[in-house]
Amino acid sequence: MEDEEGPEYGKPDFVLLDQVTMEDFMKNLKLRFEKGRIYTYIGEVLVSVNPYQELPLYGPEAIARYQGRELYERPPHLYAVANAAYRMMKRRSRDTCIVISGESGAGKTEASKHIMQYIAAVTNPSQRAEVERVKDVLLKSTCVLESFGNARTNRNHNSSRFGKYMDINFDFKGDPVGGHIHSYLLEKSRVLKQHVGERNFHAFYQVLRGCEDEELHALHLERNAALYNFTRQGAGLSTLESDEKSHHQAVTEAMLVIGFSSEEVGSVHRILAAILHLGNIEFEETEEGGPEQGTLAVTKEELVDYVAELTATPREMVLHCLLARTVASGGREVIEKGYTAAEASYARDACAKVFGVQQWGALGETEKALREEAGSEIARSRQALVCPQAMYQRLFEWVVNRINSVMETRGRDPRRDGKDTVIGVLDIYGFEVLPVNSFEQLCINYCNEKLQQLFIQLILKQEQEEYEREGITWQTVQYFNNASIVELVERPHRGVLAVLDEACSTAGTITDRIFLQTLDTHHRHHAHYTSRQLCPTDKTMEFGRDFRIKHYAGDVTYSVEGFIDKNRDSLFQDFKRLLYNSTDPTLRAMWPDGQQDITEVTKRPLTAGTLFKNSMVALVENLAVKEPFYIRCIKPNEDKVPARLDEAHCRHQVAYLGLLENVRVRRAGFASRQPYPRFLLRYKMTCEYTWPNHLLGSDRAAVSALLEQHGLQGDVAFGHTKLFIRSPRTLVTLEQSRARLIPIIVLLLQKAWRGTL
Ligand code: AOV
Ligand code: MG
Repeated sequence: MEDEEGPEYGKPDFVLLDQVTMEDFMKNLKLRFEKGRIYTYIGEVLVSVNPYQELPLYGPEAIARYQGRELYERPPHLYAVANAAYRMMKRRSRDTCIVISGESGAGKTEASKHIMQYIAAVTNPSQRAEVERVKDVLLKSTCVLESFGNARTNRNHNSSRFGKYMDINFDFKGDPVGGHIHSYLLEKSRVLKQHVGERNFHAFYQVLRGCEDEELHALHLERNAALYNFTRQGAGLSTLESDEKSHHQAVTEAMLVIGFSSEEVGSVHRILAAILHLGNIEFEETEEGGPEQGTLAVTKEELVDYVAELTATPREMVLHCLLARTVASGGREVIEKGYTAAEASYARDACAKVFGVQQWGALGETEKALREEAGSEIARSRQALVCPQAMYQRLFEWVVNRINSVMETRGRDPRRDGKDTVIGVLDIYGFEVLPVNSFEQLCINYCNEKLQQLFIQLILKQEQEEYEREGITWQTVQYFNNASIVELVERPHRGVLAVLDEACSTAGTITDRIFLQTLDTHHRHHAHYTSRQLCPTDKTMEFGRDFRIKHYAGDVTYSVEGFIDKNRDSLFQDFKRLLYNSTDPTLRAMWPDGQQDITEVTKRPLTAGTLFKNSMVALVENLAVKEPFYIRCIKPNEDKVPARLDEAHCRHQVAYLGLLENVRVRRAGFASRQPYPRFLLRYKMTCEYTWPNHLLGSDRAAVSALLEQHGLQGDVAFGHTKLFIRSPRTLVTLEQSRARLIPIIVLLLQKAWRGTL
């Protein structure tokens, strides 16, 4: 490693620690952090600590210092890892991926942006216009997706509320020619409900603050977030942050650069406005009507007018969707039903009850009974509330698809289709524990368990298994394997998600409480599961409401309130049809399933949990076949303050991320391994016994003779089929020797060739 960093900066690689203890690890981490060295390696894994301040580490000059260098040549950096992934992809035509993990606020999204910037900066030296366009889209898409998919939370002011995996496709020259974004489960309940101190998705505030007066007027909005139910809940946040306007401009510009038309951008604003208006509609019970029409009416009728105008749909249909629904009864017959008084009262409070789960304890017994009694009928009344969040989800998905369409259509040479190599960058929502945790947190934390499992598989388990297979003497490193927690969530039939699906498929009668009882029955002996029922003395959980999973990163208590609703995630056909029939082509494109007739819609769609599980399984499969690079992000303190590393907090993360085990495996392990024939092919010219061919009986013996001649035999171990090389220096020595000899060999060959003429 080039000595740009003296010993006063600690060890640039934890593998170099004198002893692998938590104390030594933390000492090194802290020392480096205090000196502004936020990056440190464990072999090829990069540990990154969020500095919470701008450091002079990035930009074109820094990029130039890393470009084309080996990982160990420069101080640890994200650029070095991006460069290593890029070189691996280019030189060896291997698909690679960069997996960024760490808890909420640890710096994953920022890391992913630096990686993208590095890749954009070092590619396309010949300035091909099409490649430049693709690069532009890749870079600008981040800003757009953050606007629609990120929000301020108590843990992170720019928290990703969706998971993102971006594939970048490279042509044979190593230039980006296309890409694809996969998004995972947007936390859409945030549209309706935000916890104290948190905000809705940035996009809402950006529109309120950033649109010109004229446009705002046309949207029937006022420049005051405190006027809207969906943007006023977060405490102290009713005033709009000052940079919202410039963000709005940046997002709009990015959308136009990507290729959204100005009509589409206009539609997006109208949809956001319609959602805000929907959030302000209130319902009241009326004396009129009966069981057929229902007893529900809308107050502030002008809001219905606004929604109809902004969504370009007939007013009467909007009203119908809010107050009644069409159901298929006995196959073909179609009847219209209004919501009942019971449903109405549920609807009025459902926002608080379903999405503000902490309200459960405060619910009166009558209301609880009412809710359970009315069963699925009542659940349906939440359509009025589900509509806005469904609209937002479809909007988000449409934005992602729209970006994908411009990255895919023109960027590719059809003759080379399928022959591109890929770098995937994964930036997902980090592990989180909130005061109240619901279905979304279960999904987010399960996702993090899956990624930890992949890390274990690739970095810890496979490594050790190979040593065993090759007969290398090896002191097994113990590590915590989280497989049983992953199983607890995803296992067929008995896992939390399967039990939840079972509850959802039983129409109406199963409540969240019964779902919890079933979980208790199945998992009463599971080491990572508990609930108040199973542990009556633990007053931190509530009877009939909470269960707890001991995740790899800590205990999380989940409240089952709303689980069934959120998992079922059903939406009435009326609403889909309403939006499909919009005369706004953008909105209409978001609702293709609205064309179906009510009588055709019989098949039960997959639940949100199952869809998420399937997408996680596919993601892990996709990552597992790629050459992985890991960024392990650490959050230095809970208060988001610069230059403060809270030891206990970091120690916990180092422990659960398995970083010490990573160092141990790596230290005891080997930087490189190669089958004997491949090794010989490359280096045989560096040794008189092996050049041009050896007569030593076996390749293994030949390799041994070669290494002995170089005096390198102490740094290797001989496996059954492969040579294991401990330090990268050995490879460098061999490479240098080879490089010195190649011109001589070429000369000799030329002479021999002339001689035969
Ligand atoms: P996350 O992606 O890991 O959280 P972010 O990448 O959004 O976390 O980082 C949180 C905040 O920390 C950023 O908004 C920056 O203010 C600061 N930060 C992170 N990395 C750096 C850096 N390298 N230099 C300066 N500041 C930084 V979540 O999406 O919530 O899991 O779900
Ligand atoms: Mg993030």
